[in-house]
Amino acid sequence: MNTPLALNQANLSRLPDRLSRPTYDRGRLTTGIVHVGVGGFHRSHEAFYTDQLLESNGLESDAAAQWGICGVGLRQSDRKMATILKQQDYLYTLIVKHPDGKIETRVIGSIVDFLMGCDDPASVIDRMADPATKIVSLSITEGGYNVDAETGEFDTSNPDARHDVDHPSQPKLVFGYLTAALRKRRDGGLPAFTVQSCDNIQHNGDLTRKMLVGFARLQDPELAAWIDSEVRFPNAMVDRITPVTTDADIEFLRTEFNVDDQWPVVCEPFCQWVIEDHFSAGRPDWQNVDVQFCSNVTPYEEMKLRLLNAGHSVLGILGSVYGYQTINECIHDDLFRDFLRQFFDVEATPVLDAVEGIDLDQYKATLIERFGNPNIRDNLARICLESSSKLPVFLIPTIYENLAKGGSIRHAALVIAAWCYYSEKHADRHGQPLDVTDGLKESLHEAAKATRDDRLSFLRIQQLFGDLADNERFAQTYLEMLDRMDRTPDVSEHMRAVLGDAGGAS
Ligand code: CS2
Repeated sequence: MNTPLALNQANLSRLPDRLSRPTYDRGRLTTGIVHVGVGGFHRSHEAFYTDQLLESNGLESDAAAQWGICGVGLRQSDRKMATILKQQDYLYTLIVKHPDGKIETRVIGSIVDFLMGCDDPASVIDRMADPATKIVSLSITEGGYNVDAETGEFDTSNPDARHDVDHPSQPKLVFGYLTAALRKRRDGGLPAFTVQSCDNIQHNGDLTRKMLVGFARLQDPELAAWIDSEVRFPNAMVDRITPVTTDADIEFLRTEFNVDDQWPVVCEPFCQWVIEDHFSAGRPDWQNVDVQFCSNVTPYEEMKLRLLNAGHSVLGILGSVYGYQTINECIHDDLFRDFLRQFFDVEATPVLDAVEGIDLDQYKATLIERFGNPNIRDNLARICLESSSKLPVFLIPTIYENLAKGGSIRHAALVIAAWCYYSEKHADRHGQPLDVTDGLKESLHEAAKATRDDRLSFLRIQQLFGDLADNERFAQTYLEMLDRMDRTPDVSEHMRAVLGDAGGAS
């Protein structure tokens, strides 16, 4: 075999025809979108939709060419992405894996630049403040919003936040960057850009507004008021399962297409983006490539967070303790699949609002199919990554609402008891170590360990569970599950028990 062709602009025309690639003139693209947090998800979702749009309109007009994306990394951990994308002229391959084994591949061309904030903060601030920039979008993870869990306000105790208040031109957090850029725009008489959150958070736009205005107020109350009135923060629901890229994926492109892409992205065929149509300075015609615009995204967000994301966490935690590696492995075990479906039906759905035009039964069946896609092999370690930022959004609200309505809480209680075990042992039921990554790893571990003397210590972590420990009904059910986990960490036994008594009183 020939030496693989490096993926870059000069080699694009030399790639095999079977590998779809941009036919639009990337050289004409200007940067209308600055995106903070370029990982797999941004590259399989917003950058994918934008590439589809650029391809479909063929850049017929200058207006169409204004929506190139400039990626931004704020931290050292973004360096690998920055380096690889730069070497590849910001091109990468999207590998879409269908459940039946079919694979679609396309080189995506919508990203046209990349800046590293930690190297040169001014370059990022200037790019955001540039008149060409119309949208700054974010995928900074659920934990990136710097929310004080107790008050729900901007967390001013974060040392990086305090640093940013005192050093407006050398920020560390995204809110410092946005504030500095918006100040420049206001002072220069430019309109504000839109801030578009692409994270799995309920009312992600509203939360972004609250955090940004909260931060800006500490620095400059007048500017904060301007931001509050001028910047639009559309709420949005984002969805596409995007597992971690493996060496096998890189190898696949080498053997199949003789191309050397150092960091391709793998994803499922399903893709959805529902956005509230409020933008400060225009937006791409994403509706032409199946992005849905609506006036109120709340029911979509809730459905997705409390079914898909919560379902992932349910399987992620129980599956990890059981000793499974991937979501599809869980789904192919009847017990795990039935448990998940029952959690959906008995706990999650009864506290969900109806979503116009969506048949929830069908949605749930589709989720199980998507999770079961044997070619995606979504790692449970990815799903459990930063669970302490995820469960309060994905699962805990369902528990509270069920408690208020007298609904079932047993499935969720078992998941939390299993999470306590996971946090104490950092190992599966056989004692095999688990790869645990969580900002609260240490405090979770301490609280979980302390349950030996104080049974509710884990549940008392207020920033995660609020006052669930004071709710007698929940505490009792949780203690029953904790006792079960003490008897045996074989979660399958407890899942069977919960399955058996669902429908009855909890
Ligand atoms: C996952 C999500 O992070 C998680 O726990 O549930 O990354 C999920 O795969 C995406 O939200 C799918 O759209």
